[in-house]
Amino acid sequence: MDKLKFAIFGTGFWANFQIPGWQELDGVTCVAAYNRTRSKADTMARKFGIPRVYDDAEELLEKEELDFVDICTDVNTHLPVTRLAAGRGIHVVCQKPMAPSLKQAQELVDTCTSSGVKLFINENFRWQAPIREFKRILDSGQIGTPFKARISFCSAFPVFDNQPFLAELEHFILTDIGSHVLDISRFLFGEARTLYCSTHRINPNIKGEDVANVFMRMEKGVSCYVEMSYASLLEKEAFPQVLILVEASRGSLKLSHDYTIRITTDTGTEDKVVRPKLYDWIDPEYAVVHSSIVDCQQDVLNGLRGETSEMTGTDNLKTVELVWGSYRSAETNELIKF
Ligand code: 89Y
Repeated sequence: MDKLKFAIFGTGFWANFQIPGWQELDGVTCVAAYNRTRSKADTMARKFGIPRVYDDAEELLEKEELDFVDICTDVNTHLPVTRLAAGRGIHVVCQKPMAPSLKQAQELVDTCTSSGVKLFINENFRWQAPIREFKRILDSGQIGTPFKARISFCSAFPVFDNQPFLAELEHFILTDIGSHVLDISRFLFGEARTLYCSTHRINPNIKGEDVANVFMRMEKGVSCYVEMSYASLLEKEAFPQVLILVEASRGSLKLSHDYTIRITTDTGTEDKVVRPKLYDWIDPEYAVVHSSIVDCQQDVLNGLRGETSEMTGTDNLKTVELVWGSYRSAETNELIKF
């Protein structure tokens, strides 16, 4: 089978992990890199053996023969780059968050649909090894029917050191981390029917909110509290792990620090540790996240090859609706109904 050819758009922090993530997979190759600052594309190309670099997106699309583009540029450019690629019949893989607003995210999905190209979102958190195992145990029925859940990403990790632009976002933690943890709530419990949210900005040196608390009633009846914060100095730092507790009719299931899953039923508690695979290119501080990129991108590759994929743009749009529903609720102090 011919390898699928793609170009990476954007050679910032995440490209350092998405490119080697693709290189772990059979049947796909990166033929070009774009960055508006050419020297940054050059550096990335040298690091990963990418043959050609561009600082002009249209020129790249004109000259290269591509099956898809992988967009990990600044969020404001996701839609314009998508329009350029889709207009040429090239499939699109786009980093989360899809766009800087719900309207633009809808437009991004519509652009791909009307151009007849596929759209996938590189949303990797649900692909973390301990979270996949957590879902498997939940679905096995071992703890019975869930009625209550808490999904937490609360940290004091100096996130702005690696990604300084996050401090400039008017909408910060719900778009950056909410995109991930609200997606996990959908992955585990299906769609939300109602949502209430309150936010805070604790760090005075950033533009957006750095704390958000979202309470949802999910379609199957689970009450789900999703909390996220980059202002939480806790006894044990969890970054970048998501911690989860589910209470159900016959027991409970906990995803704890250090990748430990704790299953409690009337016979007692058993522990299981599910560690991420440690590829040599990951940043150990982000291990479980960077490692999940490979499984996420394998799913996208399956989708590009015509098989089913969890990562479609239309599916991710439902997560985007939760993010922007959260902002609406926080602004109006109202319950949002879906
Ligand atoms: O940008 C974020 C992401 O997608 O995962 C963690 C992160 O790097 C910082 O919040």
